[in-house]
Amino acid sequence: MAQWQEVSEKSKLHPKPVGLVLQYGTAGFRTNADHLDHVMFRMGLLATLRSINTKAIIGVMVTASHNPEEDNGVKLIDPMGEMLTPAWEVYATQLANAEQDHLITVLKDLVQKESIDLTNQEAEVFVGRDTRSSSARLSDAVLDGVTALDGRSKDYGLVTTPQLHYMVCCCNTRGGYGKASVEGYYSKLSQAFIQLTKSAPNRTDDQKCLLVDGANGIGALKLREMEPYLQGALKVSLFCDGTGGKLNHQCGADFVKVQQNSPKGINRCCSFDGDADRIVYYYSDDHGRFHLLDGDKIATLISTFLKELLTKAGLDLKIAVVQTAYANGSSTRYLEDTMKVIVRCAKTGVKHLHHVAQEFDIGVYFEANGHGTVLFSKAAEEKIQQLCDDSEGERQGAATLLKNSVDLINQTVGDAISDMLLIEAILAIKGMTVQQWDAIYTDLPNRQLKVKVSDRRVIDTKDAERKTVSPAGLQEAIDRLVERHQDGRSFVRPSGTEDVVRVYSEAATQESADALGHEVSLAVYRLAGGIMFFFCS
Ligand code: G16
Repeated sequence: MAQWQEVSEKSKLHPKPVGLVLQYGTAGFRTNADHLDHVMFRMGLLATLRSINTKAIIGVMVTASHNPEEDNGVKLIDPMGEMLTPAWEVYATQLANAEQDHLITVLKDLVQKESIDLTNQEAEVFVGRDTRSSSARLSDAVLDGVTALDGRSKDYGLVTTPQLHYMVCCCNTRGGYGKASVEGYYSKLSQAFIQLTKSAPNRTDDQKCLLVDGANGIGALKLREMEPYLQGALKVSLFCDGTGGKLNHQCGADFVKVQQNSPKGINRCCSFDGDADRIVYYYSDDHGRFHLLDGDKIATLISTFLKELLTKAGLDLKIAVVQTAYANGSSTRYLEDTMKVIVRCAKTGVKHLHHVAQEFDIGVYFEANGHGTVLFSKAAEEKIQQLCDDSEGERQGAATLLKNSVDLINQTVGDAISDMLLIEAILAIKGMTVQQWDAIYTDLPNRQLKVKVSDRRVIDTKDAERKTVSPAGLQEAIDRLVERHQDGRSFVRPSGTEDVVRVYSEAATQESADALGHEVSLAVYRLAGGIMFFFCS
């Protein structure tokens, strides 16, 4: 077939380094940008085939999110704006790792397995990229891959990851989810925010102002673009806005969450990550002590708000919160025991949480690192709309707030901008300060560490990553160490975005959490082929 000839010729412009093997990680491929040209070309091919296969637009976002500037990566977006289905992750890995002279064989195999008919088929791929210096050339490689298979492409250029998810969903729902442009995104979210905050008419100027750390990345650019649409309903002071510092360097959501430290000594503030799909809040108290409000606190605030509205509206909808093993033990206890909501634990990676959240009428999902959103089932959205139309008084007021919340939330994926606006609206409506929000429950002291081992795949886990299966003896060692610490809990897992094993520990005191983390790291080092130990993550 002439197409295979074309692919074969073009792929020579994006040669694969012989012997290089990359794993499809937590959110796609991610490594040093110098090793990714062939992967990007091939993901252009894959996205085109997926588009033919699903008869829908597919998205490809070039970003390494929270990783350092030197890295890059790719996130693939399925028709409804969700992450690529796991079955295709396998094809993606096979394609990325096929040696040059096997590429066509692997492609033909995929086409046959999925019964893809390549004759007269239409394919369309949306491409976006973050602000990394390598992202422009890597997104050109993606576009080359799409063209090689005769696919059509639309290059959105610089966008946040959630914005690209939104575009894909809008187009595939023929505008049902919104207008597929950045202006459409800004208008939809801003209008919903303005409507929501109308029910908090007495907001002071202080309450309307928010400090935002843009991680020196794309989120800063896009938030600045969005500001006029907010018509003064939120006044953003941006720092780490990309004009000086390095991407994610001593700033951004991952730095703040893991180091539990603010880039500056400041009051109510939030940090985005490198592609603006995560957010954490924080403040310093009168004694200069840093307080973090992470994904767990965000999930608690949002689910409390939604649950209260459901009660006021008299709507019987099943609401649940989905977390990962990283969720602070106090948050899980508070949600289950005090709030009486269903809590589920999923494996790390928003793709896993997203699917669990879809099982409920309203699924609030957040990773502790600030990555998350809320999903409403179609039936739930319809009931909310019906109540807006048919009821009156307090019930209608609550239903309208629910409806505006639905519009403000980016249901395709966690979105720092959308999450920030929702949190600001909730704080305003509830007349709550960030300190009062923080006081809902007290986090157990915790620590995250990293251990470098010769091959992190030796670590296998079960029970949503809360237990290790291999190497032999590691789980028993962790169990013995945990027993020595009051309220102790610890688990280890191989990272899917960095070449490290992550160690999490929590306990009744910070000293105890730190000691437990170090002890477990040593056990990993000893039993899993350790090379290096990072005392501070
Ligand atoms: C990605 C995923 C997140 C995950 C994070 C860390 O985030 O989308 O779901 O929590 O990686 O994963 P790991 O611990 O496996 O390295 P991002 O923001 O970097 O795309």
